[in-house]
Amino acid sequence: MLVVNFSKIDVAPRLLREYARYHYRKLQTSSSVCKSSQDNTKDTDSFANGSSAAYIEGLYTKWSKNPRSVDSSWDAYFSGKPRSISTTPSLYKKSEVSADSSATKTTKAAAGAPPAADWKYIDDHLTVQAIIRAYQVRGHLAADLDPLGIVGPPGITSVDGKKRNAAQAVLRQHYTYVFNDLNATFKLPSSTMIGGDEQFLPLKEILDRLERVYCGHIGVEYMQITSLTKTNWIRERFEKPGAIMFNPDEKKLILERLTRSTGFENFLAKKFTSEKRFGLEGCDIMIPIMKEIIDRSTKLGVESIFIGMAHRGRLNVLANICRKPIPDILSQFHGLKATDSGSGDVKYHLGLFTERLNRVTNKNVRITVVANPSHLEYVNPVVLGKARAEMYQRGDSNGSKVLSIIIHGDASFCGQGVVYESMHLSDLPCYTTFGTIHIVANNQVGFTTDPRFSRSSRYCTDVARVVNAPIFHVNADDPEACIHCARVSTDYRAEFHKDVVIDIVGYRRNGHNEADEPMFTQPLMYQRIRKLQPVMQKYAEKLIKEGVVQEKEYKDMIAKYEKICDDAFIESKKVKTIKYSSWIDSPWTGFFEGRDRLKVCPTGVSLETLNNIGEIFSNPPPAEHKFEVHKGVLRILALRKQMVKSQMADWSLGEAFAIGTLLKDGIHVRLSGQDVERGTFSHRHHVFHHQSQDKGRYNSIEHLYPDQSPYVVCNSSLSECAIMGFEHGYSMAHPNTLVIWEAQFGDFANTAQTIIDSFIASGETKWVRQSGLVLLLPHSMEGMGPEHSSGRIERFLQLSDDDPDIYPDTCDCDFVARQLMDTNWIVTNLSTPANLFHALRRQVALGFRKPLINFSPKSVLRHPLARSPFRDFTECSEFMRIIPETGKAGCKPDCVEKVVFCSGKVYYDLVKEREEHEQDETVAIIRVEQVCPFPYDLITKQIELYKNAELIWCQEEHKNQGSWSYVQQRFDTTLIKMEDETRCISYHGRPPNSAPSTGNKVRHYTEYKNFMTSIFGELTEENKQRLERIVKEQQAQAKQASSSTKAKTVGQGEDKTKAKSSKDDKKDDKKDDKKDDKKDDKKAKPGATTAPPTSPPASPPPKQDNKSPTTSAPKGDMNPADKTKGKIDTKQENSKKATTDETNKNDENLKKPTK
Ligand SMILES: Cc1ncc(C[n+]2csc(CCOP(=O)(O)OP(=O)(O)O)c2C)c(N)n1
Repeated sequence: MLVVNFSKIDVAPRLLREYARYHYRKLQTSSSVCKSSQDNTKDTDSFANGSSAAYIEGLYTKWSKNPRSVDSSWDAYFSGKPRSISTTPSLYKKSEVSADSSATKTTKAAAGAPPAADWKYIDDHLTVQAIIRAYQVRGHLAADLDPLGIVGPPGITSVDGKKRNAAQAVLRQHYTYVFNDLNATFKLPSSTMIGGDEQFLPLKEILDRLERVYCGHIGVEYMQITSLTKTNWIRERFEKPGAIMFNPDEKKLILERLTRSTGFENFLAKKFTSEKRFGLEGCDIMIPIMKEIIDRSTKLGVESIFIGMAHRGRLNVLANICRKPIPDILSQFHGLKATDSGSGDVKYHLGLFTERLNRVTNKNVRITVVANPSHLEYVNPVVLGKARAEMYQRGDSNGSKVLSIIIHGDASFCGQGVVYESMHLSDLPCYTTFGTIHIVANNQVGFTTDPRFSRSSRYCTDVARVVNAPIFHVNADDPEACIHCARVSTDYRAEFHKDVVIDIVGYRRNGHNEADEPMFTQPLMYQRIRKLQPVMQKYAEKLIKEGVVQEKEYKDMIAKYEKICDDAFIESKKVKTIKYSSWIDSPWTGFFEGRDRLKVCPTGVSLETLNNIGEIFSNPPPAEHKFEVHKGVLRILALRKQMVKSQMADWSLGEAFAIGTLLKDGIHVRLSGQDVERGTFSHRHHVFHHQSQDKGRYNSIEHLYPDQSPYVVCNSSLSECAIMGFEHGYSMAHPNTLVIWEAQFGDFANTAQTIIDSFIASGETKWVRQSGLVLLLPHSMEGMGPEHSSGRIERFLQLSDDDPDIYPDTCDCDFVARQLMDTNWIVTNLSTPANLFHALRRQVALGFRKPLINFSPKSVLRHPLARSPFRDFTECSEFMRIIPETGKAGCKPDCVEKVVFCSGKVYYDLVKEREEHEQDETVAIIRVEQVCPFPYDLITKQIELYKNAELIWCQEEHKNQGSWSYVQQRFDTTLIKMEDETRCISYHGRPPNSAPSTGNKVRHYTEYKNFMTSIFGELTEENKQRLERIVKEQQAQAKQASSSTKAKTVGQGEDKTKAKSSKDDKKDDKKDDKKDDKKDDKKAKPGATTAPPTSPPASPPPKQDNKSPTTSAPKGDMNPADKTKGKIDTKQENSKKATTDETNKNDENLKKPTK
């Protein structure tokens, strides 16, 4: 208990006299008394030099008239500003002061120690300061937040008989400090504003004010904020006397809004007794809070607001915040048929977009409530992404026009990891929305679980502390306190552009839903709840007592809203059907109008464009930038340049072509994910880093054309779930944006499974909302263990909604586009840069938007065969759903014995094996590039073409994984349609496994060998001898090449320094390579150029197998030691020819979409 026994008469002059005496003695002993009289207008005598009480009193009188008339040290002292330690009285060492201060007063004073009475003063002041600080830091712990009174401060009675809340938990050691007199006056420190204009207050008043501010109905949790500006700003908004003030009109408005909030729930309860609506009763004040935020934000310039929320109170928000016509909401209760397609969602998940006039501010405001799934809190990053995209569209660079608001439940806010992940986006340059206002509808229970069993943290909001957000806990039954928090939060966000949290501590009047019996699990809580008056009633009584409203006025308010609801109910009965599209949260005004949705614009571009982009992309920053680029990067650029010269593109160039050409076409492109700027596999290098200047960055793709659209490539936080959700949200905001999210490795995408399942796969079906988001999921079996191999193709295919048993109408001239339009997403496993280029461009060329899930390469990124000639990007080219056989087998289809269908990287393995087995004429290999929707038309043609061949599906994944179960059914459907019952497709791949891959290399390659052998058989003796010969030849060539290089260097007689430095450079380069290699692939290993260590005897030796892609692949063209060089060139030629032939004369149907 705080014991108050303070005996001194405490007026400011008395206090000053005491301090003055203290200094006088101190200064006498140090014989340094001096008094400046040089300046008659200003007492420049410093604090440390003051020498008499009269003198100090004189100074004080002067200062109180004009603070500038005295030395700054005195000003600091009188005003309580921080001062230099050397001038403060506390210089005295503690040891100099006796414990029994009164007994030793004289002697100690003579020795330079202050008199005991002074110490008591000082200690008292310091204690008062500490108490103030304690209230600021911990006062919220004793705030009266719970309307149920279950959790709350017990309160303590002081000697003045007054009950105060701050107990030991708040005051700690100061709690036992003895004051004799509560009326003693204290100088207030500058760290508080409770005094307003007063600098001295009696202790009692100090305590009362602190109690009111910090232990009343608001718990202000803000001292975790490290910025003094922000904490002072908050203090001003809560501590200053009169900070919480409402005029009668404002009070009336709160009551009116409460009437609507409570009235809406009452009405639904009356009309739909057995229906779930997840009512807001107990947190009714949430609606007036939201309205206040919206009013105030619009006044401050916000034009567009994005709201994310779960079930609780959602219908109320739609009715009273968004003003969705109430008949439309009620019609959702009537169980009506929908007139449009899609499967719809329950009424408390639907989204909404509205643009309306804010009556208070007379300004137009757009409000979007983002559709959300049952999965609590997963909508958060989606809201942020949408808000961020809107900022981009509006050119809002600081969040002054766009605002994100997220409403949380207490249990889910602290329970779901996505909350933490999303919070961490709040200050990241490419992800920030410049402050989100978080509102927690804290009903102190999660379904049936008490907080003590659902969280370890004191507050459900503790997660917000990680971003230094201020948190305002507020008792839901004190409307004015709540609205004050709403005001402060809005202003704080507008001022500092940072996150802020309002924790509305209320209760839940009913069970989890209206049909649930809460007494099963929270009997005592609900006994209290049953006795509680609704806040609307309580507040009305308060205002009636204050004379702000008359009873009749209040009753009229209620009756008026009841009538609105009754009329709406009658109106809703007239509604006979519902339309899902009227609940869309992302209307793309103008995008679909007058558009032939089945028309796909061509995706090829001119050679000139390619050359321009290739040129810039392969060059370092222009010389005027004086940008120091890493020499490893320069080497990559040199290789790129070479490629441009030879009109051949590798993966990264193909991707850059896609991005660059879209930017040129006015499409905004955003590529986001972990380490995407460089690329996990170090292949991309879109951002160069100045080697001697911090933060020096350069991105050449941003400088392709003067009038191009902005390109954003951004390394994300190490999150999949929140970032993928964010990008999904971003992609929905505007159709003319291409948003790409790349996983570090495909399998990590499963930490974002909720976003995939509940938003990307099913968003359009549930909420009529399209997205053209691209997921790039690095995938392939490279022997790197279970967690770096698979992007889990099977999961995406299993979520695809095309019917495996229905052979579509392939004669439809719009078949290809229609198939894409009808599916929920597109799944590809591409094998060439050109196809990646077309696939990305097609995302925007379509007349609608579909998510694209592409399983992207790792080792194939640098595979010498995985290159495309420029002509495969030009006007006559397009996306190839399948890539047919164009080698020898393709020329004589009748002689083909086996036709192997495959997808992705395994193609390159198959090519290599086929060659080693010398079966080029008898085995045809067909790449299924677009797995979903299944290219029935083209597959049918291929089966017809190879009429004598055995049909094989080959995949490197395990049998229960990969594409097999998806394609098998569709091949069967195709064969049934072809009435070719004699044939069926057989599986060749790894056996089933619960893990995506083994972690054992030997097993990995044994599995590889087994399934390759099942297709090609064992190598014959001739095969083996031939391969051995090739290896030997290559080794000899390599040896020769390296010795001739050496001889050349010596022969050229280069001076020593030059030779040495070039050697050093090489060494460095090698080191860089090695580092890159280790980092990369560890991860990815070369695919088709290499063979497994345990591969058939004639396979290349393991030494070369172990080469990383960095050394083996891009250098492959230049490295004389590259055993496959000769072959590569030929193959590239073949490949060039192949793809071109294909483009020119292959299946006519391939060209249909761009007709
Ligand atoms: C991720 C997730 N897990 C479980 C559920 C099931 N569930 C629905 S509501 C609910 C309680 C949520 O409590 P709280 O967040 O406090 O919100 P309230 O319903 O109390 O408003 C639970 C567990 C869910 N919807 N989502």
